[in-house]
Amino acid sequence: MGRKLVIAFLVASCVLTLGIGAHTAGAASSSATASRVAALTHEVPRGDAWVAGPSAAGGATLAATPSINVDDAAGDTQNTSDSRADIRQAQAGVDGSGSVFRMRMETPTNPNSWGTDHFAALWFIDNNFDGFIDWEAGVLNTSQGVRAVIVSEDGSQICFGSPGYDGTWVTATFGACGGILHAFQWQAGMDFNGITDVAPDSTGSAPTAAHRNGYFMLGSDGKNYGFGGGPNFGGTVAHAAAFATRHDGTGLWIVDSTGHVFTRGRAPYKGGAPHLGAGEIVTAIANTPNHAGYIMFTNRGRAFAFGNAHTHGDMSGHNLNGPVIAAVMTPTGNGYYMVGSDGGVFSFGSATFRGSMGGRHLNAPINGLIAYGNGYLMVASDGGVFVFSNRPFLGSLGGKHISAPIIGIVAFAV
Ligand SMILES: [Ca+2]
Ligand SMILES: [Ca+2]
Repeated sequence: MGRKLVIAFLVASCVLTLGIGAHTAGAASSSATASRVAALTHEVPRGDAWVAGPSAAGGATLAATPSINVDDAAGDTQNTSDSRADIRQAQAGVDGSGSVFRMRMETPTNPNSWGTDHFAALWFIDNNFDGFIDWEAGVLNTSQGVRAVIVSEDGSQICFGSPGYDGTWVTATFGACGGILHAFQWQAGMDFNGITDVAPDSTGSAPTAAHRNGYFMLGSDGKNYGFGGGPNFGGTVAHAAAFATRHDGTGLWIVDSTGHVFTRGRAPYKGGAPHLGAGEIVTAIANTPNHAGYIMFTNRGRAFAFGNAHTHGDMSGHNLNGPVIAAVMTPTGNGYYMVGSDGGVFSFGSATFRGSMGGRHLNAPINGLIAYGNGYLMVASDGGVFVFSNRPFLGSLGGKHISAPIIGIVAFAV
């Protein structure tokens, strides 16, 4: 059997829901995963399949201690009782150089003693937090010996790592396979000759702790593009207007111009589709610090709160010199700023007004607003930057020739 066929098995094996995530019925997932463990291990460790892997992971020992620990009950193995299949503790984590997976059973056994069929320690990995498996990692005893392998859902990436066994823990460490696994949630499975156990039993683990930084872009078709630790969540949204991210990067809210909200990953849905007036469109969305709510803003400067977000007033009934094109929430979530295309800034709640370009001459309309220091800055489509903050002005494109209008700005600080 060649590698291609094995990948096909793996792809087929990865389409089941793990039981991770809010949209998944947890009740069925445990047994589904358990049966999957058996199915996968039945098919995987055969022939020369593992010999010709396209990439070899580093296998370096990670400095990071596995960042998420799951304790599992004794005696909860399925099919029948076998303490060699009974997971007591499972762990996984990630650092800058790769990922590490560990588990220990009630009665540990050396993977070298495992047969080459129906024996495996597995971790089902969801790295875009939608409750579906994106990767599978495992320690298996193959005809080439004990191997640690991690395979992407679509079969496009297979990486080999370093298996380990210290008399208690079975371990698999991987280098930065494809640069993908910056953060993930997971469920471990053990198959000891058809006797299976999973941990956690019916849900995914908590997400691995942050080695998580990056940024997202949003296309007008609603496609989102993650960079750094930002996963690609997938999906499209017609007439996407704006989006906001959880601060840990594990979820997005995308809003279309009519105010319908589409969630990705671990971003909870808290409502949408406010009643808008004729010609009124949503132009911005901002979420609260604990991710349990959001406010959407319209071109008329109206604010609509959902979940635990609260409005602190808006521009209803006021004439605007330019449509509101962006808005940001303060770090506390107790206030927000809106900006109009004319540079007018409107502050609400705890947001402190620090000046604006309203009523002043602009060479080009304002096209972006971001929180900056204790205030904000805005950018115009000609690259002009206007800072209203205790942080400094660091330059702009104002007065310089640029080939196309500026449409966005972000800031960073360490
Ligand atoms: Ca157990
Ligand atoms: Ca269990």
